[in-house]
Amino acid sequence: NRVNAKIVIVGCGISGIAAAHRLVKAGFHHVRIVEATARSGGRIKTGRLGDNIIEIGANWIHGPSEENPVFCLARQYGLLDPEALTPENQAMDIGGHPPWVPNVFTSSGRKLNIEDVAPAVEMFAELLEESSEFQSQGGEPYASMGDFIRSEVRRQAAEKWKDVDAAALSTRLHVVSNLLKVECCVNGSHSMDDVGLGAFGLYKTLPGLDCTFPGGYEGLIKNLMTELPGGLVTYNQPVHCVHWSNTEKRENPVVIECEAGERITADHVIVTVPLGYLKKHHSTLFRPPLPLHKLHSVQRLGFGTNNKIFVEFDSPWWDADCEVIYYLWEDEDAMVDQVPDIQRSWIKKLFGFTVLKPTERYGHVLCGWIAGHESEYMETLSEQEVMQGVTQLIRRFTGNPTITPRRILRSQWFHDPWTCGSYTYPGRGCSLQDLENMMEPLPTKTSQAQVLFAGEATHPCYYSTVHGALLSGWREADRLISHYSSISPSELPSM
Ligand code: 6YU
Repeated sequence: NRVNAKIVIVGCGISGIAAAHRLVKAGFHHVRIVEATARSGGRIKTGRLGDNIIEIGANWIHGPSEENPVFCLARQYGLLDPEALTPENQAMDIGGHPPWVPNVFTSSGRKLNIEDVAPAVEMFAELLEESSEFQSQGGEPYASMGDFIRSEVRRQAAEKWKDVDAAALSTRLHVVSNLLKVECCVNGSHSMDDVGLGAFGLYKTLPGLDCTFPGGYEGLIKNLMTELPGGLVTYNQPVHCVHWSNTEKRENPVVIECEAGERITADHVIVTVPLGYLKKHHSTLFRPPLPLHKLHSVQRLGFGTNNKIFVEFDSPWWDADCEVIYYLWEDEDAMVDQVPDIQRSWIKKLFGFTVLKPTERYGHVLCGWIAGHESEYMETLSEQEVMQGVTQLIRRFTGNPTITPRRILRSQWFHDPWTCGSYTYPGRGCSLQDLENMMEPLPTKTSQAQVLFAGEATHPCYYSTVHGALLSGWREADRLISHYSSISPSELPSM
């Protein structure tokens, strides 16, 4: 019976915690989480910059409304601002792109009016919307999102913008370059040329205006952890190899070998390691190795890097109502989202900053966003060098040579050995089948799930999010719960 089933969960991020929660509540007595690091939360990681709370990992609840379990839990634990709880907030349908008030600067130090950028912003938004439809049509007229957007902008501009003067047209193309870089951050990809067109529409948004946790996202983790029995998690215990069996072997079919040498026997293991880790270590992590169809999906799905650079100032140099700052490079007519010389010009990949609000809570703090290989290179620089790059950029774009940040802090997700990047995106040629392969338990084609897979990369439509990760943990717990509800007594694990 379920009381005696031994279940090991690899990874104490939100998906691992969610799985443990569900199993313990359902009466499983032998549930254990094995975590590589000294903390719970994984990519939910709250830090400090001076006196300010900042999010090094997940930032928002995407689509905070009744259908979002992260929203429901956060509300239950009293972790949200009253504003986020209002019906108006929950009903807003923003399609994944919050309507932030922008300030737009150019590389020659000009501040643009909204009217100068609006036509390109609108065209870009329409193309994103349209791209979601290719999934249901079952055909891909372009190899990637990048190809699709560039080709369509060129085609539509020749028609709709043919009477626009050369300078204004250039500005619009600079806007497209900037928005491609924004999308690289949203998707966590190096370039939009790496993101599949057909699969882009797999991602589903929920209603609700994205909100943050005033006391930090980790409040969610802390609350969930206090509801688990003490001692359930073993920290600083990286798993080296999961030994499973290709057959329906009954007694403790799984052995989890830790790096420190400990071997844990179990009936089931739920693997929640990030896709980036899986890509890098799959060949040593599983004995026997992953079946080929699963391995190919691990390889086809994308896992890139999106990093944040928090910068604090003594006083603001942006408008009081400004929520996001965009930088347009005036040499980027070609709608580019990649920097040719990364070592010299990595900073060109930073699309701009979001403004931490409200000011009374955060002071004057901006969050810079940078994706891709440029972001991975940024991680190798000293904090001093990053600060220098950011200061030069801001001075150039504002035309104000006196602006000086007080301090900075950046994330380094690519070099985090247990994450190896930020989150999942559908690569070129990906389909729903790849996400389904990701969540398929081992061995395949038998009723006995020895190795189960959870984590954001295994959710068919909410990949790359906290709610996707949470739901995937519940899903795998439910798989085991229903397994033990349906099997006959002779099939139960031995005592
Ligand atoms: C969200 C947001 N957000 C920004 C940044 C990042 C992410 N996400 P975990 O990694 O948490 O846990 C695994 C554990 O396993 C971990 O503790 C490891 O140490 C451990 N482990 C690894 N190897 C091990 C081993 N060998 N042995 C033992 N243990 C091992 N999500 O909802 N809102 O604002 C953001 C953001 C910089 C890095 C995010 C956001 C993603 C979430 O953080 C992430 O999905 C979950 O926390 C993952 O939980 P988990 O349990 O799966 O893994 C339109 C359209 C397009 C499509 N995309 C749009 C969506 C936008 C995505 N947004 C992200 C944006 C930000 C800003």
